[in-house]
Amino acid sequence: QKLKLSYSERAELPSIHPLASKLLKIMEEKQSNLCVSADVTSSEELLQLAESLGPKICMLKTHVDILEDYTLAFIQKMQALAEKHNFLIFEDRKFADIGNTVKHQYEGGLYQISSWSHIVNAHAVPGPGVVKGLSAVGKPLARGCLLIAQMSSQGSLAAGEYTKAVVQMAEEHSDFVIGFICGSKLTERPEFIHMTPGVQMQAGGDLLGQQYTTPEEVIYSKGSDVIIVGRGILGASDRVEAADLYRKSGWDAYRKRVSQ
Ligand code: 5BU
Repeated sequence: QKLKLSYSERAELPSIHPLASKLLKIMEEKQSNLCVSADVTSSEELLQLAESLGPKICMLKTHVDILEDYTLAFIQKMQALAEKHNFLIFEDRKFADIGNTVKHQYEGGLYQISSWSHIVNAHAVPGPGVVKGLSAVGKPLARGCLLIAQMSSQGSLAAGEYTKAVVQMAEEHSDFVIGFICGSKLTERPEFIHMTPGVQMQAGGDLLGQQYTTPEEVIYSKGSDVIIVGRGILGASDRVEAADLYRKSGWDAYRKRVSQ
């Protein structure tokens, strides 16, 4: 059964995107399906997180527009840490405009996201032009994109027929779209990576509509591939210890899934 393919088996599939393949290999090698959401506002703290949590994660997710002190020197240090600890960088930019505009937003401006972020994400609301615009910039750089098929927040409109249409858009652009942000596995095609935010050790939520599910539920029951964890780790007194707990929990759930 396809749900039971291992990450490393999927990395070798003939039609896998090279970046998806790289991610799956990192996951297997580091025994980690943990993406840390490094939602801090100081670049120094972000670099500290990348240095200390780097060995535990397959990916580090950023929101560079919340940094108070973004510089290109900072981003060069981030890239060096991603190399050193072998993780991918995912800028959670959620592009959502016409193709021509997202091209500029991805490549230029203050942040020059395409020059350093391996992976970005986009809403499918504008239609396929958003993917085509991003792809025009990202494909030559061997980057990849995740489409937001579902959101973790309460009352999300990304559901039902919308989610199905997003999956179809991804399938039609699989030379650049490597997977989804979603709550559960959406397609039988094992080439696509499913990544799920809204993860904590205890189910629940925050005061602004975020909803949490556990690593076990996300990876084992829902069949997703990667857990995205922010405050579950950032809010812990020992972040390294917390990251390792999430890594173990996500990895155990994956082992249970593939060994059945
Ligand atoms: P948290 O602290 O684990 O709740 O952070 C979750 C992160 O994932 C945060 O950076 C959000 O912007 C991001 N996120 C999300 O929570 N839900 C979604 O559907 C998407 C992104 Br898309």
